[in-house]
Amino acid sequence: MYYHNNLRGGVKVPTGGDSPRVALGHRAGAIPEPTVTVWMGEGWLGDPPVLRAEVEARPFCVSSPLHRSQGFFSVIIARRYIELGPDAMGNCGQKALDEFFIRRAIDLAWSAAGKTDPNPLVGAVVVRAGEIVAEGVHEKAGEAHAEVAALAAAGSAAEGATLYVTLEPCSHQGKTPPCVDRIIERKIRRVVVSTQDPFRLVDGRGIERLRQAGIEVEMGILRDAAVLLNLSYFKKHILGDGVPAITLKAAVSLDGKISAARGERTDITSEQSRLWTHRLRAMHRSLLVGIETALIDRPRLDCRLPGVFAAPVPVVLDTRLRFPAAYRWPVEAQPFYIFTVHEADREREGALAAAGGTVVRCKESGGGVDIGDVLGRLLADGLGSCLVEGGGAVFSSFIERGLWDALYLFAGPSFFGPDGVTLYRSRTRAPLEAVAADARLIGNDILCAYLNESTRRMLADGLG
Ligand code: AOF
Ligand code: ZN
Repeated sequence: MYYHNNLRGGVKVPTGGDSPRVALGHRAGAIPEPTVTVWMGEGWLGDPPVLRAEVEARPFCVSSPLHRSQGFFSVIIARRYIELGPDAMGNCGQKALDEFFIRRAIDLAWSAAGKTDPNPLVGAVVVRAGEIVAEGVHEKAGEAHAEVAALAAAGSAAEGATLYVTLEPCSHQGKTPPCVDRIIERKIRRVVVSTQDPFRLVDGRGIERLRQAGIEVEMGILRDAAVLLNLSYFKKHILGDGVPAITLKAAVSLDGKISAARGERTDITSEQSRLWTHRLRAMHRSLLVGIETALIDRPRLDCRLPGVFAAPVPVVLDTRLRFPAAYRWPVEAQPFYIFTVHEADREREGALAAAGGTVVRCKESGGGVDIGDVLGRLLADGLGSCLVEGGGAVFSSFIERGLWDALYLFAGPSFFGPDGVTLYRSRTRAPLEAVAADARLIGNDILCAYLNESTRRMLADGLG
């Protein structure tokens, strides 16, 4: 790790010129630099996975150019802050630094995607005199909470330090003791939090306890990005079980096309972006595609991250029951849903049912399956979160109906031109009422992640 340590006052600030080498979680010492093995490229019918890639899962965005530039800016901000002092800078310099370190905590949290259920994803960073001295991740339900892991790694350096954490530290005795007790005991001076924890046993009490103990608490830093991190968790704890969480994900060329030509499967984004796709899959209970995508791309519709809690259940929207009963899933007898309309062929239904599919007949809407009906049935069957992976027609129906909470758009560096297949098919413009909650470079790709403004408003009360 390369630190700028020539700043006045001896303050060290990470430049982002290289990955921080700091103690991670309960493993004292240097980051063990874990890698995740991911099967890349969706297999064609009957094929084994064709391409295997090692993707560095953590630290994830530290190596990206965007992160490096953020590191650079944080150095400039920190220097001005030290030179001029907080009075001259106002809160502005502090806020930029807080965002920088919370962003790092958010990235750490993402690295455990799919492994913490029913617990949320949480990341924590301990910062002392502008330097990250320790990091922590909540790896799994029942194991150490992120801040406890970070504090253990920080050792005596925690005293007087700032703790950055993506979720309000807990105040209850669960499978592990309350995090707030540990924070107070370790004499943390300031705690910066992204969102309140709406879990009924915490719900603001953690913040209150910290403030009562004389610790300065800053709330709401990069809150929208932190909502994306735990969308289902927040929806469940704030709105209840009866509301599905819907995420749309699409990969497009720079001219907004999902493939180079009709009927053709085209790789658009890099392996690192596909790692993100698998993180998203790991965090949803069902994975929905239209029949065109199923027939053309032959997706495996599985989750290929090691150690994930449960793979999502594949769901195909198929008005005319064209889905092949002999579709080879990566895991034999994997349960899957086929949603169709009332008039669909009975014989085809029998063949799909014999292959292990649950065929559901729904209302028709606009020449296809009614999405509201589909989501209602999935919810009734205990599948409360859905990742929609396309293609264009399905994506457009969800957008037109405003039926989404989060939208992840990956753009790869190519132009497909007039033969390319358009993502958004509607004849009407759809300005999205959305918040740009996160944006980053991933390899050569751009990721823009949006949070539906109406979702944000619905959750606002529970987020502090
Ligand atoms: C934190 N930091 O890293 C996480 C928190 O059964 P337990 O002890 O694991 O507690 C689970 C609850 O704790 C979970 O529902 C949520 O409210 C909170 N999760 N809190 O301070 C963490 N994972
Ligand atoms: Zn806790």
